[in-house]
Amino acid sequence: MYGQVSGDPGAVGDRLVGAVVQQPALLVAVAVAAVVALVAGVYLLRRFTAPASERFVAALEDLDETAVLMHPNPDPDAMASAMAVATLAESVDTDATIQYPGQIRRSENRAFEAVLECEFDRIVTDIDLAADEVVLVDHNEPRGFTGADGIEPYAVVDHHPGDGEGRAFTDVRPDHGSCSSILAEYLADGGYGKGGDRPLPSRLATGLLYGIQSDTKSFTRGCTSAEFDAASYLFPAADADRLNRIANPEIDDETLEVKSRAIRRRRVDGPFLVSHVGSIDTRDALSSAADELVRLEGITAAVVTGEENGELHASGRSQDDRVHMGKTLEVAFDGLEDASFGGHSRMGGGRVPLPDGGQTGPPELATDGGSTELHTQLFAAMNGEL
Ligand SMILES: [Mn+2]
Repeated sequence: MYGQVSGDPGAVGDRLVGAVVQQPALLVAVAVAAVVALVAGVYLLRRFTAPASERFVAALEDLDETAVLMHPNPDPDAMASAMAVATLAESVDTDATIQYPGQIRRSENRAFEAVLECEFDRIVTDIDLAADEVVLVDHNEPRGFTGADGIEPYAVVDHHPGDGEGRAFTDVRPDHGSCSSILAEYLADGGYGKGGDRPLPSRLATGLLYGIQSDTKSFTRGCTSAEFDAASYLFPAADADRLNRIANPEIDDETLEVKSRAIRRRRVDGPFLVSHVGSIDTRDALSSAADELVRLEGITAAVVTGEENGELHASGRSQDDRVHMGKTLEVAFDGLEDASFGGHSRMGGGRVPLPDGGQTGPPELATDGGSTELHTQLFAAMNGEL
């Protein structure tokens, strides 16, 4: 024995029960405390074990309004994901405004916006944000507008690697081929569409299906079974005609003209291609031309350049593991004043002011006639000689 226990434990228990029974107020207090503990326990358990979709909608429900923010120059995956978040927010009476920095310029992105009759709100600074609480889709750290650094997102839904987190909710799945497939899962869980009690709007299903198609290059790049599951869920509600119109937009005259010049003026060195198309009205035509030319048989990397408003613009594509296109363009134009080029391994672009607004130029930017210097420089960069 370590010491003498005073009193019989059984008797102490009896006295406690006796006290509670004799004081109804205490009994009520104990009962209330037990119920509160139970409710809190269940709440906490649900909060941490409920499916992501449920936790996301619960987080949205705590807000009166939110700004659903897409990344700069949003693509179909970002636009469709934002539309899905807005639908989920509105289901719990939370006002949602879809916003984006940058521009919607690429023809595929413009077609998506026009065919699905979207109204997205462009922002330039954080002051333009429609609400204090921001939900990020298809990226996990705010960027591309003044004051982006100071924004602490409320929630984040994304499929890109990164450390960005939302204060109330984070679901980042880098293994997924698209953000749209994550949102499709949320909608299915929420009872929308097939087998559920809420209709899945055709516009939304079409957008999400196209978002998946676009981010996975029609189910051939970075695609997982999640994308196929989502597609089979979305398909019955999607509008085939609208899908076709987004996927095959009409080509404007300028784009076709620039493509034709790019094809005619191409110079080839082994597996590499460069082409200078002279003056252009829109830079998007350059990326369309680069997309087209890199598909030429035997070509693994292509750069198309053109002039607009006294600047030289370049757009490059690479399917060649030896050619990191972003770095290639950086290196090719390195040393020129105010040059701004970059990108990732497969895709790059940028601009550099032409001296005197293009009236005169250093030999490396001599773009008239044969554009020999410019071509030499680009080929050297692609060959890793710089
Ligand atoms: Mn995406």
